Amino acid sequence: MNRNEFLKNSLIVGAATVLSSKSMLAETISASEIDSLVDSKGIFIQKKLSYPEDFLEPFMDAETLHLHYTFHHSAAVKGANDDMKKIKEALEANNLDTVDHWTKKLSFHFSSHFLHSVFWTNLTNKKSEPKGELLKRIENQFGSFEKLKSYISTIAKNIDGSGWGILGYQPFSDSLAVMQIENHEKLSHWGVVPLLVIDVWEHAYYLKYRNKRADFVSALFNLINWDNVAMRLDHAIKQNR
Ligand code: MN3
Repeated sequence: MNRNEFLKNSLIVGAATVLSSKSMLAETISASEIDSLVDSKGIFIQKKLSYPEDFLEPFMDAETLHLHYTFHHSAAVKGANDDMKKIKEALEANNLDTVDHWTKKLSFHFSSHFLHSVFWTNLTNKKSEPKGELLKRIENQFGSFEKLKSYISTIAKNIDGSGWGILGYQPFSDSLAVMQIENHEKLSHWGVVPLLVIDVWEHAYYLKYRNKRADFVSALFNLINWDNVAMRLDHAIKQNR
């Protein structure tokens, strides 16, 4: 949801006094927790982390988190804004010689910004497990939580080069989808809303886990905030109605 939609929805919620307090609460949580990727002018912005950099120790060390958020994620935000500027300049100058280059770059940078924004909120310092609707859907579709965990761990560990393991929601089929993304944007399924994203670029783990990506992915299951994943599923289902 962009900021305009967010504001519009907030106004609708504010006016809808017939809504139960439970629905109002759910909307408030969604509105404040779902990612703000752009400001009111459409400029890409990096939201502040909701926790200190040492919050995810020992499984994710503070130095890795600092470098990852401050340099890797922010470079993607800057890159996406620069790409947009270049495309705009090319259109204004009526010179389209370079637009294919900047359009590809924008896909790369924006996808990185988007996935990192989701990634930070998917993590917490307390081990949790899926419950409620999310657990029900996982069990129906994959057999059990353990099976989903094995599935998503395996594809994340086995990505060729840099990429992401993703659990998403597919609105057209009202079902969960697992994707193995290369870089930030390749192999995605159109329309899938990411619920849980696992960054397996080397910058996400190399200081602490060295070449042992599999150990990092396994350790990450101590940090996954399944309540955030469930909140995202709830939001995606509502948007689909
Ligand atoms: Mn990363």
